[in-house]
Amino acid sequence: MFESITDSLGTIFDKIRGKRLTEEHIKEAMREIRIALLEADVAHNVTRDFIKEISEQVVGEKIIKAVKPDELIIKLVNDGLIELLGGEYSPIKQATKGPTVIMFCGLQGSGKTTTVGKLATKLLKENRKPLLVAADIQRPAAIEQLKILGKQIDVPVFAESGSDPVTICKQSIAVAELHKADTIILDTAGRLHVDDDLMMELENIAKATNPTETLLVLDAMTGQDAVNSAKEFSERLSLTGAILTKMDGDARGGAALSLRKVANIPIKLVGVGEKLDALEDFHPERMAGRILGMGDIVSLVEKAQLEVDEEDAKKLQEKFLKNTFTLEDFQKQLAQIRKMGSIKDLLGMLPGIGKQLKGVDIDDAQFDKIEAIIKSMTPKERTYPELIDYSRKERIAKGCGLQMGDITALLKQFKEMRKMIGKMGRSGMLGNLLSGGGMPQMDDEDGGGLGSLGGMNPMAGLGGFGGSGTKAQISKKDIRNKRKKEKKNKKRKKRRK
Ligand SMILES: Nc1nc2c(ncn2[C@@H]2O[C@H](COP(=O)(O)OP(=O)(O)OP(=O)(O)O)[C@@H](O)[C@H]2O)c(=O)[nH]1
Ligand SMILES: [Mg+2]
Repeated sequence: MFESITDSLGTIFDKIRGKRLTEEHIKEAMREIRIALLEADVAHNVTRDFIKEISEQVVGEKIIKAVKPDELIIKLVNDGLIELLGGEYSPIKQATKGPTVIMFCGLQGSGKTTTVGKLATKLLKENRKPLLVAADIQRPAAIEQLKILGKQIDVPVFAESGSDPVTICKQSIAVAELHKADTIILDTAGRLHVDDDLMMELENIAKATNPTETLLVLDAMTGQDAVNSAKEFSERLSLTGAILTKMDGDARGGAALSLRKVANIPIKLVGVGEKLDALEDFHPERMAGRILGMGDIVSLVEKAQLEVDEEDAKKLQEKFLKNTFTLEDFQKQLAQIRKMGSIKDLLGMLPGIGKQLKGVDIDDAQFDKIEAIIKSMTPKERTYPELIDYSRKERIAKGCGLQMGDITALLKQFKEMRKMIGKMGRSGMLGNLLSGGGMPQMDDEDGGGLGSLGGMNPMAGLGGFGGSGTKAQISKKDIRNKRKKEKKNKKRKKRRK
């Protein structure tokens, strides 16, 4: 998502970076930013106001005389984007009394039913108990779709094909009590266009259930059409927020950047794939960071926190510190990272990496290869890869149906990775990282680059990351003790000499 606008803004900023700016330079930059926004399908009036506001702050002596005018411009654009995206993060509310009712509405095919399933999955992770309600009785297939989803995630579904949507939604409150559910999600019917019938039905459902949240589901791929339909829906219903779906496709971002100004509703969640875990909270600030190619570390750490088991993370960190990290651990770590999403998307969240990834094809299937190779090894080989000689390589290659060269490449990169972990451990960098001190800059020593066999080096970073985001951390005290011990041992050895 946002790839093209990130690219164009990156090029514009590269041009002004480090320069002494004249008024002419600034005008040119503003003109180019305007084009970048329009090309990203941001609404005309939104673009016009955005450029006007920034220009007003930029033009004049202040910026030209500033010590770093380029940085000031980037900051203004960043602030402007955050504002366009809605300013502050707007979480899904919970009812203070009785069950929380979340009503979904939107045009046909916008992703309502899928997102109902995704939201329920998210709520389950937060220990909430959802009930799904099939209020789309137009099509029998729609009820079936919701029932299948409910079964998949083990969440009750209330569906009554003979009844009308308003009655079903009203009854669902008593049904929720029966199931001890605390959150009711209403999946309403969609239409091809906003029409009176649909609006009446939605208004009546809202009247009958008094929803805590009325969320409009919009297909981000439809750009300004989505924004226009949002305007129409918001004129009839008191919407509390929007969910933008299909942000994983080649949506240019125009809908996300225009929605707040045009329809005045906050974006609460974004859909980033067809799978049930492909739903993210929408944080304007982080999103602006992504658009400007500054990465989104916070979301990455949050993803890691959700997927990484604390106990496992602690064990892994100990292995990192002792540098006894094996191929078996590597495989486990890889599986955990893959649960978080596509590797390219994850790497794209690291500052500065998104740009480098442009045109680099990181094929997730490469990781299947790595897993297949490791699976074909004996436990002993996974722990002591140095045992793997020619004949063992031959056997492993046969076992996983790959070339011997693939096994050699994996072993070489694993060796490099261990060397790097060892180096980081000795320099104290790893201790700093594991105790939450942040992400070190890593050099790509083997020159393999991000494209090489899935780029293992950045993953070593991600592994540390997963750990650093969890509570199961090795404390600074542990590391100090370890260092003290090492010093003592050294002294003892010296004395012996
Ligand atoms: N790639 C991608 N596809 C999505 C996303 N959300 C939904 N879809 C797909 O969009 C299609 C329509 O989704 P539904 O959930 O059935 O849409 P709906 O709004 O319930 O449609 P109606 O019930 O017909 O009004 C399905 O093929 C989904 O898999 C998303 O975030 N990314
Ligand atoms: Mg549906």
